[in-house]
Amino acid sequence: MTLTYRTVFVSDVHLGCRAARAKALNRFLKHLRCERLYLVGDVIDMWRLKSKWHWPESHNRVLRRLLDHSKHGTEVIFLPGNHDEAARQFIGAEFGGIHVRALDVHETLDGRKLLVTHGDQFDIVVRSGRLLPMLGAQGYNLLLAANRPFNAIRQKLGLPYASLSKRVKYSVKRACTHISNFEELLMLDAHNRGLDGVVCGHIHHPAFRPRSLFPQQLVDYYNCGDWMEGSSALVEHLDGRLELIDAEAVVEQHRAQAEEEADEAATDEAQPSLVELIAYGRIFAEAGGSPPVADRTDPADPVVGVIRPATEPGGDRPATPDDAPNRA
Ligand SMILES: [Mn+2]
Repeated sequence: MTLTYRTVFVSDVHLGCRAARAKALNRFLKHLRCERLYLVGDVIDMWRLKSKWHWPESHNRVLRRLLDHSKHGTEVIFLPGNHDEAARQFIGAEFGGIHVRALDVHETLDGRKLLVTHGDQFDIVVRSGRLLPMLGAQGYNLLLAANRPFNAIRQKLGLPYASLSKRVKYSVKRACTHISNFEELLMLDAHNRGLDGVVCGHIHHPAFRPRSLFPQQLVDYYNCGDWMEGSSALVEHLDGRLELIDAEAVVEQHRAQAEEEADEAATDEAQPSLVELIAYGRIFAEAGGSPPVADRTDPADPVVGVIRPATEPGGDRPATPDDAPNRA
């Protein structure tokens, strides 16, 4: 089973974090074949490694597989992000065939030029409340419920009413504005460079927004998402078509399909061939008859097929309550 693409973009794996979904990424990389593989930043979380080392074998395997891809002819390009900014001192260098660049321009098969970069340089509000949008509706409802006891205490302390949820809602709104600012700035930059779109990561918010679907945008906007909560990747198919995939789901789907095909092939083998069937018929013909038919009970016996009343062994009369063992 092989997943074949022209180009693959992956970002925000955060190896070194417990939440990094290295095993899922390994499965994807194992079946992947592509001409060019972009690592769009925050592949290794060096911030996290400074405070708490978490580096299981599966994280090593991701790095080994990336090097393998490069060894087997895939052009691997690494664009460091803010969490692996230590790698930025190696911009322009090459390690095991992996090229380190600050940004790159990728040209799709159909001639669209895309700016590829992690994107943190466009994050002006420095990492403010990335958690807030993740809180989502459920967190918001929880806060609504907490409002009452919160204000009961405030009242007892002689403090005026304050809305917890309103405060958070305001922050969420600001965080959302922040995301849209980030996207706008990136698109503006790509536009100013005379490019047709941008591929980035950083905000852990997968997005597939070509101008063909969003004509109000200056250029195409694609975000690779992340491998902590998700398993998304932007792929360019062999015909130049772009798609945002859930890589884990795609691997699973292909695995199930391959399994089914293998199963079908095995069943085909188990079926007797026409030659075998003819030979089988000939054996019976030579034996002077037709294949054996199930033996029928004498049709003269009128009782055949009739259910008789239950009888005790040894006697023909139907069982009566007297036959029950004495339980007294
Ligand atoms: Mn980042």
